[in-house]
Amino acid sequence: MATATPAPTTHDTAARTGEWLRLLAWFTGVVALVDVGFIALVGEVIPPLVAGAVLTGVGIALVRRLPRTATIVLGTTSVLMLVGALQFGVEHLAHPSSGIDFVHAVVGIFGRLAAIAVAVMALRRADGPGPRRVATAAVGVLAASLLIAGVATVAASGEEAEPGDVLTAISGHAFADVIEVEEGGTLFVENQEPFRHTFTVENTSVDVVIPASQGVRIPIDLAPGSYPVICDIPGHESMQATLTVR
Ligand SMILES: [Cu+2]
Repeated sequence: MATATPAPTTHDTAARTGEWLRLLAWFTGVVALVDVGFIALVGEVIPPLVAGAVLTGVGIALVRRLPRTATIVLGTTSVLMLVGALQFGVEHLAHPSSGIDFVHAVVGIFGRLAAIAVAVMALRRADGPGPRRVATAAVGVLAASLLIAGVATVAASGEEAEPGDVLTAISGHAFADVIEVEEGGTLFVENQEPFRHTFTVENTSVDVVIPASQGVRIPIDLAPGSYPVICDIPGHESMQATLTVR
């Protein structure tokens, strides 16, 4: 006698949908908290991240009363924020030794991709691999990224300044006001921040990445004159200075 598998009841489907929605609230909440932590570390308001955190708070507040609306708000916010995270974060994924930027990029990109997938599962009331497995996988990815960043940060060794180098530093998300070097001289740029920066002299071959909390020697092979210096990391447009070669 064949035994029939009982069809899922409405109750099962509702419970499963509720689990997906709870997971969505967790994912989006953690990603928003990481953004808020990042803002606190940078010490500068980053409007798109604040807007994303506020929308996420609104979505989470709606979870119990209006579950479907909450799913749409959290899912849509995740899509919009992912577009920004891709623009600003992809480059950081290649530089785990600047740990804060790296982990922020991992969470911003993969956390939101996961949140979008979970929102779709919630809307479709899908069976899929199960919310718990997805949650476990997400915790695994986060733990791995923290481990990679930690190891890379400890293993990274910056350069030391040598006698005759002109010392300059990056602090407070800014270059020094005055950067002057003799023709043929070498700059030693010390990055005093927990974020990655570049020392980029526009329209020249001088374009050097300076990992978080490290120093780099930069030979300046430029003719005497004044040159605009920028940091070319997206979001760091306020970092500008003038290099004078004497
Ligand atoms: Cu920068």
